[in-house]
Amino acid sequence: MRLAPRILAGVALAALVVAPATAGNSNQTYRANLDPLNAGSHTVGAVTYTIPSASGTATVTLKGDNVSVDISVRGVTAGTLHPQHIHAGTTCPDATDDGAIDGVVDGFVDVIEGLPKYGGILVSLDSTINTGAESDLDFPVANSSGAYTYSAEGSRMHIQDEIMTALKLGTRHVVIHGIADSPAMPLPSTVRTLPGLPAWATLPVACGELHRSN
Ligand SMILES: [Cu+2]
Repeated sequence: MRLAPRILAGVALAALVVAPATAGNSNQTYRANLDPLNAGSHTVGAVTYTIPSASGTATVTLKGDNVSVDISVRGVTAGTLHPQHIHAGTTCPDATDDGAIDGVVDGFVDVIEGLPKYGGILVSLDSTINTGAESDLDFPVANSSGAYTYSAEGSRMHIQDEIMTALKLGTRHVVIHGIADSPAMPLPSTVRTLPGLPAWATLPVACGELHRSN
């Protein structure tokens, strides 16, 4: 009887020793092709402007405990901040989701209207993907051509601790947000946003579903 806890500890230790070796052999890649959201001509008050048509790819690679994320985006608003996340939901929204929540069709699918489709924020793709967003400004800024690339690495274990669920990347979505903070790109007051963030920063401009690619 007195040996039982020691035996159990031995079994647990063996499991710990085996687990990293198994994980070390897994090398999985997930890829999302990013499609535009809210692209095209918009007229708000006296201003008519165009939200560019975003495209690009997001790649998430799992190698043992390492999670690496690489994103390459073109056709987003130049010189502006682009918050980006892995979202938990099951699909990307489209133009028909405008007005999905309150019935107000204003020509924009705002961040709140997208939530029923792409779900809540799971991982903030900022400089520290092991934890939640350090700051609302800790995201890529597109260059003068409206493009950016992004790379970050983290620990799968730390991320899953943080989000309190499995990454399950094959069911997730990558969403890119943000147009310019400029009177040249006004948004109607019916475009809602997240608490503490201006609507220009949270407007979704691209979304892609992650699929296993190897
Ligand atoms: Cu997001």
